[in-house]
Amino acid sequence: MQGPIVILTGAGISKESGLDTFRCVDGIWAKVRLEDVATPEGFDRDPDQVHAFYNDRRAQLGDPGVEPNPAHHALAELERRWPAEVLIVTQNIDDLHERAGSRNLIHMHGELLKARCASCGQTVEWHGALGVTDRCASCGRVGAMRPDIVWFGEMPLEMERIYRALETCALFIAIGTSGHVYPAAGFVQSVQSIGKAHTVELNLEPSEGASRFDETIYGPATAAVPAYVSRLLARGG
Ligand code: BV8
Repeated sequence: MQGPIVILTGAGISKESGLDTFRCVDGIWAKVRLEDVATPEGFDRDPDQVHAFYNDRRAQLGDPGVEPNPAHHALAELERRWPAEVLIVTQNIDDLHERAGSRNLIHMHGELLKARCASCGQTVEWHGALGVTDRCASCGRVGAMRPDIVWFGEMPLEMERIYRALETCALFIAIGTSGHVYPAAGFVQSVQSIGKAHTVELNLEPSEGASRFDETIYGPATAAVPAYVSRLLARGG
């Protein structure tokens, strides 16, 4: 098999880089209500609380210990050495795939290091704290800047490009995702319904969609992903 590969990643791939997952026992949703910080309604109700939530997570990306881990690096190596296209579709909003060297990458839930003007739609790189007093550099409006992140009830990004890749891939790999959030959790079914690709789940434990995969491999991403990539490259694709 040497065809195109689509890789869906979730919070589990960044866990061993020191970033929290969402639904593990000590995860993000155990500390703050999803409805308060990851919905447009929550932002309208209390923008300061939402900005504080994302400002803390954006600042954490700069922490000395938060670096790409061997799983991120293995995927970047696969992209460099694989004879066909490798596309990473990440649900993560961190920048660890980029920092590991991955280039062919879609952040379907947006990016922590970007902000968007809710008034004119302009997006900009944003590395510091974001708040209600910030002004849009494009339209000049104050108070309309929001994290460039897809909240619940909002349409994920680049869905057409993602579904085109799912239709044509020969291998679909899901890494470090609980299979809880749609439409990402439905990607494996989309691939299975077309019937051409082999589907693999690499996770710490079975996800909600585990039974839908042809192959499942369990263990921490920093061990399972480099081992799987090595086997894939050794088979020459
Ligand atoms: C939408 C924001 C429609 C950024 C996030 C059916 C169809 C379509 C929609 C829905 C549907 N049913 C329900 C919905 C609505 C909703 C949804 O899915 N709700 C859930 C709660 C049921 N979906 C939406 O609202 C989506 N939008 O559908 O729009 C639409 C149509 C027309 C017009 C307009 C709109 C939007 C979803 C995006 C929401 N934003 N995040 C942020 O704050 O980060 S979602 C959030 O969950 C994150 O993005 C995260 O990436 C994502 C998924 O979580 P995971 O990454 O899987 O993380 P989790 O903690 O759950 O799991 C971690 C896994 O890692 C675990 O399995 C664990 O075992 C494993 N792990 C842990 N350690 C390790 C490890 N693995 C390996 N190694 C380790 N060391």
